[in-house]
Amino acid sequence: MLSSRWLACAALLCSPTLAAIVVEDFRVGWVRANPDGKFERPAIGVNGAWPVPQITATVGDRLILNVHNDLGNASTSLHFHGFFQNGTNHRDGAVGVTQCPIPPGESFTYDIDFVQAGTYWYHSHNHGQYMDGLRGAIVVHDPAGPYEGEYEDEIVLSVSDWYHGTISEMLPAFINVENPTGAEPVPQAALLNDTQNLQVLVQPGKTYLVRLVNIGGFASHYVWFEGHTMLIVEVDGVWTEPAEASMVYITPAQRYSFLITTKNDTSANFAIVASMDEELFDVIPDNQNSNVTGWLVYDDAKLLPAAALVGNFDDAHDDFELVPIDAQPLLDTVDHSFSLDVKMDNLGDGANYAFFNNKTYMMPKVPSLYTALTVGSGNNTSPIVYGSHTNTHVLRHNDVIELVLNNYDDGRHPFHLHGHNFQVVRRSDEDAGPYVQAIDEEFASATEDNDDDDLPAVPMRRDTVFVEGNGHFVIRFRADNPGVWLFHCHIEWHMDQGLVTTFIEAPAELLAAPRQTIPENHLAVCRAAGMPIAGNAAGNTEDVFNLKGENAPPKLLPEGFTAKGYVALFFSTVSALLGMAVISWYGLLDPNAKETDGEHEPLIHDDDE
Ligand SMILES: *[C@@H]1O[C@H](CO)[C@@H](O)[C@H](O)[C@H]1NC(C)=O
Ligand SMILES: *[C@@H]1O[C@H](CO)[C@@H](O)[C@H](O)[C@H]1NC(C)=O
Ligand SMILES: *[C@@H]1O[C@H](CO)[C@@H](O)[C@H](O)[C@H]1NC(C)=O
Ligand SMILES: *[C@@H]1O[C@H](CO)[C@@H](O)[C@H](O)[C@H]1NC(C)=O
Ligand SMILES: *[C@@H]1O[C@H](CO)[C@@H](O)[C@H](O)[C@H]1NC(C)=O
Ligand SMILES: *[C@@H]1O[C@H](CO)[C@@H](O)[C@H](O)[C@H]1NC(C)=O
Ligand SMILES: *[C@@H]1O[C@H](CO)[C@@H](O)[C@H](O)[C@H]1NC(C)=O
Ligand SMILES: [Cu+2]
Repeated sequence: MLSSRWLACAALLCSPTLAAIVVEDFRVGWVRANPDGKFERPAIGVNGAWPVPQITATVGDRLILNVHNDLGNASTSLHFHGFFQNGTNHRDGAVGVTQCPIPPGESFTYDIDFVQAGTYWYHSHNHGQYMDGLRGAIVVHDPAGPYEGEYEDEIVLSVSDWYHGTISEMLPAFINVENPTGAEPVPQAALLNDTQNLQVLVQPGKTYLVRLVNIGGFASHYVWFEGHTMLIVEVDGVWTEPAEASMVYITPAQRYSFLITTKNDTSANFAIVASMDEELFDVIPDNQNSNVTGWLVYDDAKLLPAAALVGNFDDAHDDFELVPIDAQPLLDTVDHSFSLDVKMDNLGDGANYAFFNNKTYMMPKVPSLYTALTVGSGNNTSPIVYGSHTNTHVLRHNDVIELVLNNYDDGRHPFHLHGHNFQVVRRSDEDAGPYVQAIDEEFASATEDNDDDDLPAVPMRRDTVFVEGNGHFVIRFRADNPGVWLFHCHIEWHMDQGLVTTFIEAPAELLAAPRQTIPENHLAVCRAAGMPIAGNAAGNTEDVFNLKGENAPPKLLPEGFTAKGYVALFFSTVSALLGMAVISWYGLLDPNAKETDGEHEPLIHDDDE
């Protein structure tokens, strides 16, 4: 069993110079689970069990993971979140980007070198599937880490949201003409380590390193330990200067490690609380409890106290303040700056979609990495070959990239970049207008003298960061990892609505020696899935600039329909007679009718009318 052998490594039986190579089989299949004690449902387990195993390793270890798809009725994949996969882009696990989906009955090998220490996680990267349970924590120890010796033991804790429905039931109802506002399904429960009433046995007078991972698909959580202070030391695999916190805010896909020192006596036990941020929940059902409680148990003969109610969440730590311990300075000479505008809107099938710069993502027919490797040098540097609906940005090797993300939606969204972590140089609940103007002027004046005085000298770095509703953030990173990397919202519902962009990083270098080759068993799953492995986004190998037949989103709403008017119309008609509803649906498109070429800009309306 993976965990037992690797836990032995955790106890430092594996010296850093004697790296372990572990070969494991993950048989991915349906099992039954009832983690909130209220409803048993099918969940995706590994080797017949759910929760899925935690992966524990030491820097220098290597895991050869053979994934077998035993689901019978769904394809799958695994992404190792936060790992840069430098030189091994094809192991990044993103379906349609770096691999084909693994069809039922097929196998696929991931081969992971653990070069980064810290707290990570793995999950299916295939159509919201990980919310069915295929997600678990990864811990990579570093015997030379900066906090080694400052704690005696560690505690790994996941938080997540949990639904009673499966994705295959919920997704079609979510992206649907009958849900024109795009209201996301609200989770039925919150879980701490995939359960409720978790008891964490602790000893008095000890310091623990707590590794917290949000493996959920929608809800962010506020997390606190009653009577104990957290000393944050890691975010998303980046060690930080110690920062005190009484409460943290953790979005899906984020991680925190913090030190907790226990009391000197065992006279009481203390509640651990995770409380889902309800801001994004459109409707909160009556029987829904957004909180989950566990306990730091000093003495199991004593009471497990109910969690005290907290009046507000103002004490949640602001991650923007964190300072990486490696003191990597601000990337102050930007080579390429661009913005991504986030918007949610309806398309012609009446359903609600998500857009970056007016484009909603559609998966290409050929995984973008395979396109990059097969259309030829010179051609793979053109964004066109990757398709009209992949939101492709081509990045030049080693450029310092600045991304300004403007959120024109009123909810928070957590954005994740594959293949990197990034400096978070600005975050605000206001519009980025003045900042963008300053950038334009700076480029116009063509000087190297950046006006970065108000940016942090050593910015916080992580791989997943949230933007405030109607706010913006600015992130920077160096394009030093040739490959195809997604940048997307980590709310699975929004990803499925198309809030995804593709970065084609250093495509020329990707073809240069040592050229990445795709293992035969990766190509075999494409053949089994009936997917092409070469050519442009449409699978055209003859004329890579011809995208005829590419996957495309539904057309725009018909002329004269505004989203707001459409939504009002919808609600007035659902309350009216069915016959009348049919009349007002006149003008909507057949949801199955896909457009194959032409312009796809959604209507952007003046919502104030
Ligand atoms: C696949 O099987 C699971 C478990 O039986 C079931 O819950 C799920 O709805 C099925 N999915 C589809 C798409 O039929
Ligand atoms: C949480 O679950 C993981 C994986 O199953 C396990 O390794 C860990 O010990 C659990 N944590 C606690 C505090 O029980
Ligand atoms: C526990 O005892 C030690 C040694 O007496 C003391 O330094 C420390 O402050 C105490 N810790 C707490 C949480 O009371
Ligand atoms: C969940 O916890 C929050 C914070 O303490 C509290 O405001 C809310 O009332 C709790 N909800 C329930 C259902 O107990
Ligand atoms: C999106 O469309 C609107 C309305 O057509 C336009 O004003 C805006 O500039 C577009 N945004 C981008 C980034 O193209
Ligand atoms: C990837 O590897 C190259 C070559 O060693 C290195 O220069 C670069 O910084 C690495 N990038 C990342 C994101 O690890
Ligand atoms: C680039 O694409 C064109 C059109 O498909 C093709 O003729 C040419 O051979 C390609 N270049 C390379 C280097 O493969
Ligand atoms: Cu989102």
